[in-house]
Parts: sequence; structure tokens; C-alpha cells
Amino acid sequence: MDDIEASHAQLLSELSTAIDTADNLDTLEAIRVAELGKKGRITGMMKELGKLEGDARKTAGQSLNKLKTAIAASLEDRKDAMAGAELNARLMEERVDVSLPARPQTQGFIHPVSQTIDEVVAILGEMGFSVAEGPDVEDDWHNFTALNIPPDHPARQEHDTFYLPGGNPDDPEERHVLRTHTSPVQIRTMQNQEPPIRIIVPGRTYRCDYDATHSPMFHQIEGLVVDKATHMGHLKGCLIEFCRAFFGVDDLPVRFRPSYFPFTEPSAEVDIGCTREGGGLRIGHGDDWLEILGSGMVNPKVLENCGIDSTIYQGFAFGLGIERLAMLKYGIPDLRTFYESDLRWLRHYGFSALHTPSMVGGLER
Ligand code: 2U9
Repeated sequence: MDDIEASHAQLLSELSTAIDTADNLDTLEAIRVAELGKKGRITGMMKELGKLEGDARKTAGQSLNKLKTAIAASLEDRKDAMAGAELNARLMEERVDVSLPARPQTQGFIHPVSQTIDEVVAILGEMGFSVAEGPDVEDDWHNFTALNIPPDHPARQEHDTFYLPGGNPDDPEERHVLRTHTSPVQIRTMQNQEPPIRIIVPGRTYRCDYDATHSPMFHQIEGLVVDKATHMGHLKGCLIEFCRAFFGVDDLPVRFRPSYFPFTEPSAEVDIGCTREGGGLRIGHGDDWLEILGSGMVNPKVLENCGIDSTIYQGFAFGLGIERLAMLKYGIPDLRTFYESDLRWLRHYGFSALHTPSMVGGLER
């Protein structure tokens, strides 16, 4: 190694130490400018090469180029190391602590009516029912006549149903009404769709009624199955399973009590086991009964009204009131409070958006 190469090696050693001990990007940049910048030391040495002759110039030039490349590489390495250290420091500082408690919910609450509809739909959806919907304003035929509801039935009285202007004044069956149940949606489905039919219909319904257990607007879910071999056993199996899943009691006693509805024959009210001992209501225990829903085999006249051959097809149907189910399951004492839009009530009885029911994850209980 000649003198020039030795002095370059010495310079590289000094600069490497300075670069490796630099603790910020500004210091590194200052070194780069001082050595490799336009007016830097190495740049100046490059310019001086012209003064040398022949082999000495060649040897000095090669050595200087090596020195320049080595300094540049050293600067880059240090820069990379600094960036890595900075990233590690940030990752440590910004680390997510998954063991921290959740922040309080500030984004609103699911109303018990929506929650209960979601729960019922999740259970029956898992059994193979699809959700169907229809208009809130119906005509008299779809709401009453098609369902075999006779002219003298109380539901048809002016003071029991909201009648609206419109329709054909000369044809009583075209009078407009706010639907008194969701059943006209089943009628429309049967008119438009070949069996097999397996639907549930959640939605708003309207009756002229107002007290602690009745509201002029309330929500129902009704179900309808029509197929060639549908029988009472299917009705019972489906509704027993539903009651047990909804109330989360595997051995919940369920009884079918004979009843009467114009649109089903035979008809049955469905009760679940409970006790009222001690003043409160406990579902699933004791030897008392609580009415939960109505049901029955679809009256053949109703099938025929919709163009379905009742000698080939039969079906079962059921209906339940959403608010009543929510009151029983979640201990809400007064129906009127459902519609008062009181945020304190909603904070108390409402549900987190994270508690959306699904049979896959298990229903919230
Ligand atoms: C069609 C045929 C039959 C639906 C049914 C009930 C029995 C019933 C009430 C429960 C509480 C209404 O909200 S509530 O007051 N419903 O008891 N509903 S069978 O039967 C139908 C529906 C549509 C075409």
C-alpha cells in the first residue's frame, strides 16, 4: 500500500467512526455535505487528481473512488439503522394493549323492538324461513276478506281499524286500511308464488287501541308454511323449538291450547311454562302458563282465496306480537314507554350494536 492509499484508509477509518456514532439524521447529512458535497473534502481531492501524472494519477484515482463509495455506503447503512431504530421505538410506543377494557359505548343503542325482531328472524331463518315484506296501507280484501274474516268480525268495526280515504267507494273490498296484521303479505305471497312457501313477515301493524298493553301501532312477526304434506306435527315442532331457542331454556314446557281464528282451522294458542309465585314472573319454571303466540293450520278457504288448490296443498301459520315478547324477555313493564323516545329508557333497555343476534355465534341471552 502506497502513501496515498494509506492516507485514504486512515481517512475512511476516522469517518466510519464519526458516521457510526452519529445519533441523528442532521449529523449524518452534515458529514455527507462536508465530505461528498460540491465543496466537500473528497470532491476537492478528486479535483486535485488532475495535478498528478501517469500511474500515480491512476492509482490515486482508483483509491479515491473506493474511498468515496465506501463513505457513501457507510452513510446509507447508518441511515437505514437509524430508520429501523426509529420504527421500533414507534412500534413500542404505539403498541395496542388488547387487554385494556373496552371504551364506553357512545354510538347509540339498538331498540328492543329491533333486537327482538333480529332474534326471532335469526332463529326462524336458521330453520329455513325467508323474510317477506309488504305495504303498511292495504286494501280491505287483502287485510280481511282473503283471510276469511267475516263482515261482523270486531276487527272490521270502524272503531277497531284505521280506515283511510281512497280506494273505490262503491266497492267495500277496495277500502284502504292500515293493516291490522302482517297477514296480507302472506296473502300476496301465495297469490304470486307457487308452493312450497316458507316465509316470516316482520313489520308494523295498526289497531285503534291504547293502554299499558296495547298501542295503536305495534309490531308482529307472522310465519307461513305451505307444502303438500305439511301437518300439525310440523307446526308443533317448529313452535316448540322456537320458544325454547328464544327464551334460552332447553326443556321449556310448551302447550297447545285449542282456540279459534277465522284464517286457521284447527287453531291453537301456544303457552309456555312459568311461575308467578312471589309476585314476579319467571319463565321456564313452575306449573303456571303464559300465552306467547297464536297458530293453526291454514284454513283451506284462505288457500283457495289465493288460487292454491287445497286438495293438494296444506299449511300452517303463526303470529306473535314483538313488543309483548320483548316485555316478557327483557322485563319491560309498560308498552307505552317503547315509543316515548326517552334516551334514558333506551340506554337502560337498549342493546349494543355488537350484540346483533345470530344463530352462528349463539343468541344473546
Ligand atoms: C295467512 C293464514 C294464516 C297467522 C296467525 C295468529 C294465529 C295469532 C296474534 C298473536 C299476537 C296477533 O300480534 S297478535 O295480537 N296472532 O294469534 N296469527 S295464526 O295466521 C295466518 C296468517 C296468514 C294467510
